[in-house]
Amino acid sequence: MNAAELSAALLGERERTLVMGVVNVTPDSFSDGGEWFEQDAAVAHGREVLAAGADIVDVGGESTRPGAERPSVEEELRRVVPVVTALAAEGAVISVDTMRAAVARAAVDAGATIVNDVSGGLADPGMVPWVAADRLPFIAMHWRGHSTSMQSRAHYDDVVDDVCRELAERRDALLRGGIEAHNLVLDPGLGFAKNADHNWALMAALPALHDLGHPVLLGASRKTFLGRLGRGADEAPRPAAERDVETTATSVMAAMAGLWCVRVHDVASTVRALSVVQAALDHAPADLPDHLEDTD
Ligand code: PMM
Repeated sequence: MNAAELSAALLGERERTLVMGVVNVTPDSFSDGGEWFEQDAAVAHGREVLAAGADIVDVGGESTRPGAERPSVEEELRRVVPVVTALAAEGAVISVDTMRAAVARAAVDAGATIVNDVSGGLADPGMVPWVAADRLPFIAMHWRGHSTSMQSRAHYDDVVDDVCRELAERRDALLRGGIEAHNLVLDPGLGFAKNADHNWALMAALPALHDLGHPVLLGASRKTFLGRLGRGADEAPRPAAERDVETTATSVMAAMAGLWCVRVHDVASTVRALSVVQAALDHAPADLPDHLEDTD
């Protein structure tokens, strides 16, 4: 199977929760402090992510940390394309984490086979027509605006209802725009225009996301709401690199809820934790909850 066939097969995967490993090629990503900014280091990190058992490597060149300024298109291309090229040459299934059609297109030319757009196609009007024409798998996240202003948009009547309704509207628009239903993945967008209480409410309602009718990806890894656990209100959150135990717990919750994929920085801990969930599910009685039944 080539990478495109493999990513199509992964889209249909329902037997276990997949693991997407993050490779951020940014100087200011909140989660790894720019540790992987140099492209060689990013490629080496991508290899580690694959060796640790990631099903998909997510390569991104724009930090979406709250308040982050956007890089130019040229700079984003410079960061992303060589890393995608190098990892694709090794047979990896690669998603490109970008809101720009030009970057997505260059990354796909370089070997990426999935587009992960945190804006769900809202940031760049060129994105959806092109993804639809190329019949690519598309991950659409719940999004209310760019990082510079998103925290001022963190207002909801009922965050679970509101996020599900807005995601359903986005889903409908994307399908109308020509993206094929079997190629569409949805994501509640933890941390994007959401405070810690909003994120926890969504974590508590993960099974409700199945009602959207599409595979669901969860990106909780190393986010600040996890770093605040066990810290006083006046204390700084735990540093991003020290949030992997909490991240792993979110991955287990996602797998128990039957989600399609988790996007994580520390792949090894999540792969091991998900093997625990899988072993238990393999021994479960036949009358599984609906979301764990074979849907084919
Ligand atoms: N979070 C970040 C970046 N890309 N993509 C999806 N689909 N879902 C997410 O939650 C998500 C994402 C921000 O996290 P990072 O800077 O640690 O990569």
